[in-house]
Amino acid sequence: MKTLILGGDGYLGWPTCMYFANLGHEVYTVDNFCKRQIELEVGVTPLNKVFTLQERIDFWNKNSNNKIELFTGDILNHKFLYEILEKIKPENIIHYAEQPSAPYSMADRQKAYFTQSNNVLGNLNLLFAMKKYCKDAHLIKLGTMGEYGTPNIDIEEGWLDIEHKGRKEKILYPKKPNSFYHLSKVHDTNNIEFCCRNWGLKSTDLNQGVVYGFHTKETMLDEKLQTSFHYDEVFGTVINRFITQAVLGKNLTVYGKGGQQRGYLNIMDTLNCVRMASENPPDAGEFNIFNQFTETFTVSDIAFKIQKALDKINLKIKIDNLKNPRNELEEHYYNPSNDKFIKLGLKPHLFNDELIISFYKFVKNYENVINKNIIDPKISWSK
Ligand code: USQ
Repeated sequence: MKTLILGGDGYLGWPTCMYFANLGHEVYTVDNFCKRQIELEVGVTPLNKVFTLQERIDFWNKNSNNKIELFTGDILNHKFLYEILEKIKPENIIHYAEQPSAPYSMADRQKAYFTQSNNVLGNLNLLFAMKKYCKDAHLIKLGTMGEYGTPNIDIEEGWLDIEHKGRKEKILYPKKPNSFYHLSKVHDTNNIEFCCRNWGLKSTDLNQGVVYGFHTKETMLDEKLQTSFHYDEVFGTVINRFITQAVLGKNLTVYGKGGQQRGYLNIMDTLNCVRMASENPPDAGEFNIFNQFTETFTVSDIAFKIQKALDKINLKIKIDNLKNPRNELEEHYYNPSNDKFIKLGLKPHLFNDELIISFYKFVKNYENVINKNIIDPKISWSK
């Protein structure tokens, strides 16, 4: 099967390229390296040395029979995208090529503008390119659980059956996100649903929770195949940050009261979920939405779990409740469904003591290169 992976240089994009190549797919990938540019702009680097995408692909292709082909360019340039889709005619398109940081999108007008124009218009170009060159392809789009926000009712998988004044309708679940980044994914969802309904495209929107972890089967094969691991405020997700802070012996930075609850998943489960989505395409004209997470925790739960697990190896980790730089509810109801992946047979990797200890030991190898100046939050999501 021909699979095009947009955003192949990213934290999830690169492991997905190798994983699908190993599944026997013909893998093509695209990247414009805008995340590396933002790293330079905000002055952060990953924990590990991340080889260039060209070096990683060269290394992979020399050591594997399942080759990956790279196209360097920007999907905001529709002619570039059209040429690729016309040439390859992919059957599967996995779209990660978006600015992924909520804090970055909240820093100022220019960064909010960049996030929404980059994400929404790139996705729109993709929809037009699919209509023109590969209408039957399955678009697997990485959305986010943050599209829903934290509503006071159960979170269904994308759709909601409602009854209003005696009449019934199935509507897209109402969205109330907390950042311009999360809003960009809401706008994408609306555009994709429209194109499925109007043009007969088929798509699965993966509303993914917060991803953590470093390793996948393929990234572990060689240091040159590693993916990027961030622990800074802009790109580091909370579990990756807390583990790094624990390695430094620094107090864990719980924002506010710590009752903010989210869905979480291990990076290896991201790959499993994306595979399952690709194996279960919807019919033409159908728009599927899966909630992609395995466990839900409050931020305090995470900090306590890390504290308890590392106590087993005699490490005393302390927790700080910092003034929350974000505008978000710190105590709230949260009950999202992830039934669809569970019914498809997802066997989650759990965030347990064993995993926490081995994750800690791995990050400990990098202790001397951790930049202590990029840990505390500096971006205010001001009212
Ligand atoms: N948090 C802390 N301390 C920290 C960092 C974060 O308490 O040092 C809290 C945040 O306030 C938030 C929660 O942890 O309540 C999660 O924050 P995060 O930075 O790990 O995740 P978030 O900004 O929501 O974004 C990440 C990814 C994004 C993805 C999203 C999934 O960067 O690409 O879409 O997770 S979700 O959160 O489900 O929308």
